[in-house]
Amino acid sequence: MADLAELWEKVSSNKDSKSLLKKHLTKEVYEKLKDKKTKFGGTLADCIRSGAKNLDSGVGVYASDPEAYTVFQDLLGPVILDYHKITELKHPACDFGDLSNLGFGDLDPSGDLIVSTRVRVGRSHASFGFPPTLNKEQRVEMQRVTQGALEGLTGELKGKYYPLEGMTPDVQKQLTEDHFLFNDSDRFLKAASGYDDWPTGRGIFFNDNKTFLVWVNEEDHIRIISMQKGGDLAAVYKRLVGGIKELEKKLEFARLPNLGYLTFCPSNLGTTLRASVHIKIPKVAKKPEFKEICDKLNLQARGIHGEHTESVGGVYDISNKRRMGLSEIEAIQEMRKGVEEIIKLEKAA
Ligand code: ADP
Ligand code: CIR
Repeated sequence: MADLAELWEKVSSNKDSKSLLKKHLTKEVYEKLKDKKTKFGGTLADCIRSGAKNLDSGVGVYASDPEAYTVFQDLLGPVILDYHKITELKHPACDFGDLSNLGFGDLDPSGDLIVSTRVRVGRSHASFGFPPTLNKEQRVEMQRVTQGALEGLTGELKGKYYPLEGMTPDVQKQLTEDHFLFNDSDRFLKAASGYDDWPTGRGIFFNDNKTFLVWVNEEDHIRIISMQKGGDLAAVYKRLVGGIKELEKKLEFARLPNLGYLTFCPSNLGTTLRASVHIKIPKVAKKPEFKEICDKLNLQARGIHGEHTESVGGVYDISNKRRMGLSEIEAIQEMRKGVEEIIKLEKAA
């Protein structure tokens, strides 16, 4: 409780924070939620710790566990509406579209601009809390369950699980530089207990050619990733959907009808899908209106080593910005259309 009072003091006394936490954690909401607890043991302190310690957060809130979205709805609800720019907490049923008739293939057949394509989703075990409510034994148990499901995959998805514990620093560094692996360098996630007991329970699964990968216990319990060189979005997406469907047969994922799939950060709710290209767009990116162009197309630009990093050599990570309030196939189509438009603009510039 002392912890919560201190965190509240930090947030409420600050005048400069632009975070959604600052905006939506009013005195009234604080008073209403301060003594509540989820069945996983999650508290309001767990939800606001990162944003209170990092007042420069954009969101500033994490869910302590799947049940936090219900128990702390008075805070999380307004944050979700605001972040996803939607007017009601509503999300359509999961719909991956007609995979045999997607109507698109390679977004850059010339191979001039797109370096690589990646689509990822996050998934959470319905029966486990999120990082602030997990202990070491639970992280290990969750890893065991996930690893078991992954090791049953066959065909193109067949691969091997590599726990972070025991991986040499050289291998870790190379996998990270090659955009395959995560690390423990995000201060927002760190303050949210995201790296507690690191590296216990963390690891990565991938197939031989590293086109299908699964992160275990990074920000989310599970991140399912499909990626390859070049711009063949259809191939990447189909492989991802195949992987999701296989894992769904073996694991129960946390989902609410009005929020979609549940994730640690409310910014990832809904489809949880981020489809990105690493794309060479030195001319478009130099335009003063680059940010407006992306906004208008519902795209987000990141640097090539992930969120909060810089571009290198005019190569940007361009992805769909919206994940909630639309279906999986709609999110993919939005990204596809946006990237096609960006390519047109780059070629014309
Ligand atoms: P997330 O997709 O989990 O939101 P990040 O922005 O942190 O994540 O990116 C995770 C990793 O994926 C980083 O190493 C990033 O460089 C890599 N990545 C993202 N998009 C692509 C892409 N289209 N091609 C290759 N690597 C990518
Ligand atoms: C923040 O609030 O800025 C961090 N917790 C990171 C949020 C990550 N997602 C996002 O802004 N899309």
